[in-house]
Amino acid sequence: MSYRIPEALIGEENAKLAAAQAEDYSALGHRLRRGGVDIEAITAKAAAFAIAVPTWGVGTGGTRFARFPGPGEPRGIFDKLEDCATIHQLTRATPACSPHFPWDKVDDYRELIERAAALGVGFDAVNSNTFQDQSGQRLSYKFGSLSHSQKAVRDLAVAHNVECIEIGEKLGSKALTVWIADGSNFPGQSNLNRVLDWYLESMSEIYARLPDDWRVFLEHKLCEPAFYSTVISDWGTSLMAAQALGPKAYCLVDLGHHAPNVNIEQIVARLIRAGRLGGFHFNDSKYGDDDLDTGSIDPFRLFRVFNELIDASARNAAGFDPTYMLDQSHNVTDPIESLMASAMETQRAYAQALIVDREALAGAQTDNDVMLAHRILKAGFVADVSPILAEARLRNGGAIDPIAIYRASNYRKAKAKERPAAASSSSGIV
Ligand code: RM4
Ligand code: MN
Ligand code: MN
Repeated sequence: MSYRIPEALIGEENAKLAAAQAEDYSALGHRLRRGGVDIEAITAKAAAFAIAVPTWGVGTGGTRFARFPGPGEPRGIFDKLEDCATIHQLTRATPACSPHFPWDKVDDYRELIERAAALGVGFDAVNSNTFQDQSGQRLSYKFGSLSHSQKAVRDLAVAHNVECIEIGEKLGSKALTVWIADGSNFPGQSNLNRVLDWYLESMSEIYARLPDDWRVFLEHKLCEPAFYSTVISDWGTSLMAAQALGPKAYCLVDLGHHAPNVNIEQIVARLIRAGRLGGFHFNDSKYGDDDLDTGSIDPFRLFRVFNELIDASARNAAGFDPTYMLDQSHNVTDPIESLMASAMETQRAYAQALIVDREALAGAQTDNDVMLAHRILKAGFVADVSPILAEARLRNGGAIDPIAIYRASNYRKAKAKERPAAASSSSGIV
């Protein structure tokens, strides 16, 4: 039997912090009430908040220089599920994990579903991978996949995405996320227009295979690994493609996939307006697709994104139903700690955005009272909603302080014994 954090330990550790938590929660409740905010309403929403964990995130990541594996790394999808379940056990904010194929391929998906159910986690969007060749692959993706100049390679990439849908159907997923690495490194290498035609042709074949209640998420990325041009480079191209494909196609915003300094929250607002915001890959960055922990560099930006989301849900924007997922690479921390912290940071931005007085904000905007409008918005960001998040976890059976309990449990040590280091591991983004 593999090690799981005992519920009794969570109870004991929570008991040590319970009095301080009750005090902080009550003090915050009084403070918020003065501003006309009912803390219970915010706590209920925070408790219902869910964000998916990427299966590839629980392994140690790497850069193009090196990867430094940590102890007790998951050796395959069954181990990854355990780690994802532990993140959910303590944070109560990550009920589903998002698998990546072929990395997470197994022979028996019934076994996978049963294991996940026993661990108390489900499956979110499935992700296809045509950005690397699999061993023994007949044709190469070196010069592209869905937009490759040769039809045989495009067909192979289409077939892989269809297979992902079929696996996802078995797992109970309702969406396919497609990110392609296709692009060029040299001016003249490819025809910037023709590659988009080929992409759309391939994507429409995949789209035709989507079950009725599924969505497909198109993920754009400015650069990397292609450094001169990328086929789905930005939200404009992504939106054009989604609109060309049909109503089940949506745009996915990965926070790290934009030019430096770009106004991501405005992109989010535009996509909502077009009714095509499918969801997010949350992470943080300073330079590019750094895949750093969500909220570790620019929590204000994260808050501003959530401000747009709350604005949209407050006015019941048509077609607004985004899914949330983390997409990060953990090179120097324990991935479980990073993912727990990141899930909580996302939930924090959500709760902060809920606190903003939207009526007052609209009034200040109408009056062109710039300073007041800014201060109303900022009041949400500067509010310390930690007691709300802790209360939401506590009421859901989680940990007041997930990282402290994780450390007290020696989970990693136990896994290091159970999972002897493999010579080569497919974990992480290498
Ligand atoms: C990409 C992109 C995709 C992810 C891969 C591993 O940069 O963010 O979502 O699947 O990395
Ligand atoms: Mn991503
Ligand atoms: Mn990325």
